[in-house]
Parts: sequence; structure tokens; C-alpha cells
Amino acid sequence: QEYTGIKIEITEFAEKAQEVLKNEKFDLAGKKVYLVAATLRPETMYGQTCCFVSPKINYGLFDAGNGEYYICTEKSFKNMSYQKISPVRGDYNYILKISGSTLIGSKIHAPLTPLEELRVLPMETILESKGTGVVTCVPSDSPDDYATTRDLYNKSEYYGIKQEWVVKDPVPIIKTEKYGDLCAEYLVKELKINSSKDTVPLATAKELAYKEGFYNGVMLVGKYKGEKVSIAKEKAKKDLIASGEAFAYSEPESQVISRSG
Ligand code: ZZB
Repeated sequence: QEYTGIKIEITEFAEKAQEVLKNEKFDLAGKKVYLVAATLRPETMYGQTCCFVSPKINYGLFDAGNGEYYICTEKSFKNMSYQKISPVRGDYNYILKISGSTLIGSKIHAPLTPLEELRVLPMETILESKGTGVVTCVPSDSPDDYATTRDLYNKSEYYGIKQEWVVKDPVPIIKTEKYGDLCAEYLVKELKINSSKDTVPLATAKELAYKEGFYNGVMLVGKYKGEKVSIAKEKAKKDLIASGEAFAYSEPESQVISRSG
């Protein structure tokens, strides 16, 4: 499974996270800290509206070299350390541990999205075993992200977040004949998905969205506007890697639980 690791810079840590850094004597001066989100859809980064972490996962903060630091699961950084992504091969000792729950509310800057300042928000269905444990939110084209965003907006108090942190409306970025320009919203409604916990119909929606987007989708925005998704995907990935905003990251097949989680 080859993912693109998207570097999402934390521009202001949530208060609880700041305390963790302080207690661990991690001084942010001169350093850049990124959440690394694993994606199979680099061409959709134009539609990011937040970054999800799991409130149940303990992440590590790792030295990625050149004053850059990554937040992701230990297992994913271990894989990275054997893929020339980190400074020392096979060295995956974390500098500190930080729980997803403390990161929620942090301000971030993500590549390609026109929305300047986004937030870190909770997603309870993130699998610790897959990718980096960090998921970038594209509610226009990912049914899981659409359903989670809707739950977060409608029950912000229950989730312990501020409603104004949630970008309510997805940004249209890809058009298909079948599902229009917001395929995730279309499919969530079509399959009558009520909550982000409806995992079975959400897995069906994800498969349908992947297929239709890849084979019949056309970009509505960005450098590859008007091009087919199947073509824009590789180009967008190359661009993000060339600009230093992303890297290729593979995961051994045996570590992947299932394609749809
Ligand atoms: C942005 C994005 C935009 C994604 C989209 C999908 C879609 P798969 O196919 O099962 O391997 N993801 C990554 N890591 C995790 C995790 N640990 N737990 C839960 N979800 C995770 O899934 C890969 C996709 O699942 C990744 O690509 C990521 O969301 C999410 F428009 O990144 B994606 C139709 C899907 N559309």
C-alpha cells in the first residue's frame, strides 16, 4: 500500500498540548512540527477542511531532520525510518508521547487547501494499525469525513469541541456524472447514513466514491482543473513531494487490516 504522507504544520498547539511540550522540555523555537496524514487521494488536498486525530491514540513526536518534527504513530515512523524519510535508518525513538485528545483544537496549516487556518478535530473511527493514525479531512469526496464532520458540527458539545472549529460545508473539488460535485454528501444521503459510526454502509460508500472518482472524476479546481482524476492524482502527488509538502510512504501489506478498515 503506497500512501502519500501529507505534512500538516501545527501553527498553534492547543493549550493541553502546550503543557505536554513544556513538561517534556520541548522548546518549539526554530522548529517546525507537522502532523503527518496518510492519504491515497493526494489530488483531493484542495478540499481539506480539518485534520483528524483519534482521541484514543497515543502519538509520538519524532525527529525528521532539518529542524522538522513529525507527529504520527510509532509504527508508522518505524516504517518511515526504513524508507529514507528520517535522519537515521532504523532509529524510531520518540522524543515524547502526546495523546490525540490533547492535540484537539490546535491550529494547522495544510497544503493546497484555500482555507488558511484549520483545526485538529477528533475522529473516533481512526484505526491505529493503518497509515499514520492521522487522517486529513476531505468531506467533499470521503464519506467517512463527511459523516464525521456532520456529527462534530451537530454534537460539538458532546465531542468537547467548539462548533466554530468545524467547517460546515464541504468544498467542491471533483465532479462526476453520477454523483455531482460533492460525491461524499450524495452517497451519505443516498445510502441513508445517519452517523459516522455506521461503518458497514460507510465502507460501501467509500468503495463507490473511490471507483467513480478515479474512473470518471474531473478536477474542478487547482493546477489540474479540467483533467481526469486518474491523471491529476499522480501529478498532484509529484508536485507535493517536489515542494517538500509531502513524501511517499509505503506500508507492508501484512500490516494493512483491510482496504476499507
Ligand atoms: C484523504 C482522502 C480523500 C481519503 C478522499 C479518502 C478519500 P483505505 O482505502 O481503507 O486504505 N485513512 C488513512 N488512515 C486511516 C486510519 N488509520 N483510519 C481510518 N482511515 C484512515 O483508506 C485510505 C484512506 O482512509 C485515506 O485516504 C484516508 O482518507 C483514510 F476523498 O485521505 B483519505 C472514497 C475515499 N475518499
